[in-house]
Amino acid sequence: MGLRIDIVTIFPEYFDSPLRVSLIGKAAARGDIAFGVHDLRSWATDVHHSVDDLPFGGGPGMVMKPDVWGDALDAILDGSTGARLVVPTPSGVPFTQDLAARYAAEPWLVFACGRYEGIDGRVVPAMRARLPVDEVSIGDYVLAGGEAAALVMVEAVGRLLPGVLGNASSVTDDSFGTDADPAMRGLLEGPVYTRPREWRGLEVPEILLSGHHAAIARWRRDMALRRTAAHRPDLIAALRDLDRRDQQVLAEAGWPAEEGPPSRSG
Ligand code: JD8
Repeated sequence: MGLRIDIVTIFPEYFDSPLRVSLIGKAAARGDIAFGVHDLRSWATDVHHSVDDLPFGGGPGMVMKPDVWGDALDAILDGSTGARLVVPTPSGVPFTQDLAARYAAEPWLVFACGRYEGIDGRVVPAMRARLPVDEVSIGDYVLAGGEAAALVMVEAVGRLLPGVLGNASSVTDDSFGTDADPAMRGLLEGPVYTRPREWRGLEVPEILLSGHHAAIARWRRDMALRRTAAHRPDLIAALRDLDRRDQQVLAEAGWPAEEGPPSRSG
């Protein structure tokens, strides 16, 4: 029993290659995911196939029409139950790995990709009377529409499905990588290396050639701690159960960071 994903957009061609290539495309070819990509304009009713109109109250840009969105979603849902509607929007709840895992356990996701200034504010409340609706943001930057965000979420969800990437082992139970390795939980990945052992005068760290698995695991945690302290101090602050070695590595990395001038919040 796979996952069904419907995507509603004014740019259906945007999804052609991304849904065909790589692990998502292979999962679709195998039947682990079934995609439906729908052109919102098919539900436009006027001669110009309009999907947008002027904003009430004035302001810049155009707003997507509620009647067109309502008819599109009614037709795609077709009176069935079991779907979850996902609406990408910069004002949504953050998309996280936790949310990706919850979506991977759903039977049916429908992505509503807006453009312009967004979708008329009555569409989400109207759909909430019929099915669960999530307004979700992929990050604190501004895109021109929901399509790229939907693709990000589809890829994050798709790689978690049983059968994708020869899963069960490679993602969920992987003893390396931060997905499940309890020793690396909450940390960014450190660097990885492959052959040749020397490249442009740079050597692969000797420890990785030693065969000492416990020492290699400790070295990888050291590297992960250093990279996390440098790039994501917020993640370091959230870590629990740091051992003496962890504390030493973080101290060497300059953690906690130098005190700045006192801030207004303390
Ligand atoms: C959907 C329209 C453009 C939205 C004016 C220009 C997600 N993390 C994210 N950043 N941006 C989006 C996103 C942007 C969208 C739409 C998602 C539909 N726009 C807008 C409001 C204000 N512009 C996103 N997920």
